[in-house]
Amino acid sequence: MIDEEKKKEILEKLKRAVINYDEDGARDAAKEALEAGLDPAEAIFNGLVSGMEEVGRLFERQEYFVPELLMCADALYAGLDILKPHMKKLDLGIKGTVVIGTVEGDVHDIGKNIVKMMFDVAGFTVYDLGRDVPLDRFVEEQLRTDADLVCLSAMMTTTMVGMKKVIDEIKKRNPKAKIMIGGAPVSHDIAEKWGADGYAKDASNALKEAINMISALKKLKEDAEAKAVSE
Ligand code: B12
Repeated sequence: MIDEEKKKEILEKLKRAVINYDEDGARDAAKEALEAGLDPAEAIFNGLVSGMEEVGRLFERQEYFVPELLMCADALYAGLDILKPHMKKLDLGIKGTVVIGTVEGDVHDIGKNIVKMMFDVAGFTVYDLGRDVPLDRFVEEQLRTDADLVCLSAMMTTTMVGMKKVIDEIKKRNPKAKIMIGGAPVSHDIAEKWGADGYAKDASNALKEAINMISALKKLKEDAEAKAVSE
């Protein structure tokens, strides 16, 4: 068991490494976290991600600019590469197939990758389209893979409008597929207004919401199959 003081110290190191765009520092702190027995999920969310939240504030105050943001992202990814393989696998009794990506015009992919990581941990099959994904690609990939769920990420008010187009097109072409949207400018109200089936404010809620949607979808399929057999 790691004691509270040590935990606080390592989380602070992870956070600082991201803020100070220190890739080596992030790697060292990530290794230290694993050696000390800190839960990798806690190290990621309360260390690395928490550091990136502070970076966002520095950007807003115009203390940081795009070059700093890029280097902070590199430091976050350096720590994440070490911690991610050690995330405990979850067996939640249900496995889904998901298409995920950040919409066209938007290169922010940290949040999307963290949501994807939660799906990986839960044993889902994930088709990751990456970032700046042309809107049609989401529709094509859902039809090609027959995925249960399409997850759209957007971090800018200018790019999030693309989500509505994807939702409309998927609902037209395959109304059975579920769609979940997220990212900083997105909200529950927007998701409802645009006809998405789900929204989550962060990665752990994204997994919970996905499980709910996929369970409902599977139940519908089973009921339809049972009805077909009895007829
Ligand atoms: C890092 C960063 C960058 C990096 C991104 C690097 C990368 N590989 O991702 C770089 C330098 C590339 C960048 C560029 C720009 N950025 Co920027 N960036 C950020 C910053 C500081 C942090 C984003 C981040 O990674 N957060 C950490 C992650 C973990 O959190 P998250 O992304 O919110 O994800 C969580 C949830 O949102 C949710 N989630 C995310 N996706 C999804 C999807 C689904 C389906 C679900 C359910 C949930 C979900 O779960 C995630 C995990 O818990 C934000 C500030 C902020 N407050 O968000 C600005 C910010 C997003 N950027 C902004 C801007 C303006 C830009 C630029 C235009 C700047 C410029 N002048 O060039 C460019 C645009 C480039 C482009 N075309 O996309 C603005 C957007 C404003 C707006 N509302 O439109 C922000 C908000 C900063 C600000 N306050 O002005 N940026």
